[in-house]
Amino acid sequence: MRRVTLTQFLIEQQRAGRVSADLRLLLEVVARAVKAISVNVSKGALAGVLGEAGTDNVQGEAQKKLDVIANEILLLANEWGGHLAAMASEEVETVHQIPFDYPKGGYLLLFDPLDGSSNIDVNISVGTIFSVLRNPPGGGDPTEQSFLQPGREQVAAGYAVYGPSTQLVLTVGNGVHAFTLDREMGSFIYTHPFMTVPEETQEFAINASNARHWEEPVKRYIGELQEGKGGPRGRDFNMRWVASMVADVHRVLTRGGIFMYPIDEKCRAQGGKLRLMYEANPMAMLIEQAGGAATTGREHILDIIPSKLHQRIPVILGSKSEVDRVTGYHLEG
Ligand code: AHM
Ligand code: MG
Repeated sequence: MRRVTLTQFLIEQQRAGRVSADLRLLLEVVARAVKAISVNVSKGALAGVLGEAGTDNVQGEAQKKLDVIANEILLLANEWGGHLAAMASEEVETVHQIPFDYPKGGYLLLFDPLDGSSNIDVNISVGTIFSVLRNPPGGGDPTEQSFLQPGREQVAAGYAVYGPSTQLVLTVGNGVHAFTLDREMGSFIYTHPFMTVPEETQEFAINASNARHWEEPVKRYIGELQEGKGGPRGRDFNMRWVASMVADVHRVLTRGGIFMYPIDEKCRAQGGKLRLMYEANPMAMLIEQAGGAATTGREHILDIIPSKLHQRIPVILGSKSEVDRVTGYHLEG
């Protein structure tokens, strides 16, 4: 059987005029970095990479050793290729400029190097999320302002999930495509063309321990799901919560569902729990490209004009009919 690699897929996208040579290089470099992160994640205790790094990130969260390692791998891999104008990472406070001895390109790369890192030490799936924007014309080094573009401007987005297998899930604006890492060969093989989120679902994902802090529309929506067959929805719903956004969204992309981290009284002061630029925007682009929907409960995530690099927002995404319903409850109120 002929196997299509990520490289071949990207070359074909380039030939079809969907990606430029530089964007192809960028995505190949990200995929190479993801392979290195996958190796480190899978060695676990054998490589002494588990546990705390002993430092805090810009958000004041304790960093795990693997947060720091994954961040370093992505920064170093992407500095020298000449395809980037600058980078921004969930783990780094300010814009990461390309060292001046390397050429600069026209793209901006943003990433959450290791999402769900509270799950590392218990050997549960974690992931890397990334987003690609164009550097706005204007000359000079990119500033924070250069990155503050709505998610609709993303030219590519994706994530890697480090689970029983490592998968890279990618969109360049032409559907969602997934690749599975062949560890012996060291290459990503095209295994899931044009992934779609089924419109209907009977599965939801939310951290239900926050229930007492939720707003009314979320309480109403989740309450109706929990009433099951005898309630207004007339059927039973199942709940899953991995607490790794990548793993939860991957399940939604694979078999449908709704994923929610809504605004609540606990996270209201910060604007939400999840990060707009590193988590919400890339996942929203993937979900919309797969036929699903992504809102904050009140507006489309991809339409939000960011106000700062590390901005947090509420996230509701997945099967369209469910996202539309709970968004409708918010807009009624
Ligand atoms: P992180 O980027 O610091 O790992 O935080 C984001 C994670 C998401 O992956 C996940 O959906 C959420 O935080 C879990 O939150 P909670 O611990 O409230 O369940
Ligand atoms: Mg994260």
